[in-house]
Amino acid sequence: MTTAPTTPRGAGLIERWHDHIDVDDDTPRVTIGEGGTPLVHARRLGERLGVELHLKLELANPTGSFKDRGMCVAVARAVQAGATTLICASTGNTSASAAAFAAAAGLKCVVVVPSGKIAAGKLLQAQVAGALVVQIDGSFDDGLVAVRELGERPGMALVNSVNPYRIEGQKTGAWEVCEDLGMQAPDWLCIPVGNAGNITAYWRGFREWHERGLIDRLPKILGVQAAGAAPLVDGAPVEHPETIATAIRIGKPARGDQALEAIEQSGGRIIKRTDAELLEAYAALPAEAGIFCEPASAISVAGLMSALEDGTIERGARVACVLTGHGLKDPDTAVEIVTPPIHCAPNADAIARAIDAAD
Ligand code: AN7
Repeated sequence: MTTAPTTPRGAGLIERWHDHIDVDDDTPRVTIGEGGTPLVHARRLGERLGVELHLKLELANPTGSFKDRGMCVAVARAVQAGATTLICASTGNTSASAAAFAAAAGLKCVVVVPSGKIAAGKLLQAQVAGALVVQIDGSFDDGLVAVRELGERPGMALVNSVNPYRIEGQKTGAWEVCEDLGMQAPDWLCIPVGNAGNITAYWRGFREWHERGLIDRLPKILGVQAAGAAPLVDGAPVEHPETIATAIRIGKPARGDQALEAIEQSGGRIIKRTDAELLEAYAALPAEAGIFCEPASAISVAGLMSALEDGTIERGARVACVLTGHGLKDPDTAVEIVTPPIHCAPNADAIARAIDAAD
């Protein structure tokens, strides 16, 4: 096959891409409507920054994050293998996605999360879907060690991104970016890095399409970590990672080596940004592009901003930033950056005065 398949995206990720990801005819076509997310040309914000800026809205997946892409394949394979229970450690989004797919497939789900360190919406998503939520007094990294062991038990399927099927599903994100750019890779792909599954998946996707001759050149990858959780930038594991972007509060990335390989092979860079810098991008995205993503996602744009400043990325470049998760998941962080609403009497005069006062 030399062109992209044309199955409608709504049929689900496995149905659409089954010839090109690691599934077979017997793999159930599990879907909750994942994939097929928009690539939006953010003209106004892009003009201010001086690049052709495209935002890959992975926040438009059914549970509000890119995790649904990989989870769909991991869960389908788990069902096929006869698993009865999904298990994962999570900073929030993996647990929301695992819980949703478990519900759709009729499986049990156990999610292990760092106590008090996951965004409110994500915790609720796992709870409403009926997952057993286990809070630990420890980090995501501690949780991952524990679930790797528990995942070996009969009937259990570990669905963190150490599961190879997660990467198979998530690589389709890179293919969609290329499709939407007219069968071309962007000059740069900017992506947040936590456990380093997604950067690994995108790079695999780009490489595979390049090898098949579907795109004629590869993008450079800009991986971005939070300054308080930057083991790949600092070159050593972080025992006590800290950042406002709880999604990427990860000190020992399971696929760290593959992330560094992607950076090296693509001629890209891995950088870190402070919470203050990521909050600037987090506020600019809804205010100048109309897109409300979660703090961890905004770090891709914070990375772009600094890469433009230091000349790593040239003005005028075609750039795609992966917005990995939805802003509504984490209202507590959003509350910190907004102006409070105006209180007003319920009539036109009073509202008119409030409008004039606000100018
Ligand atoms: C919004 O949910 O690790 O580098 O347990 O939720 O593939 O880990 C989430 C990670 C970026 C980093 N953006 O991706 C989890 C979890 C958002 C995220 C990442 C995550 P990876």
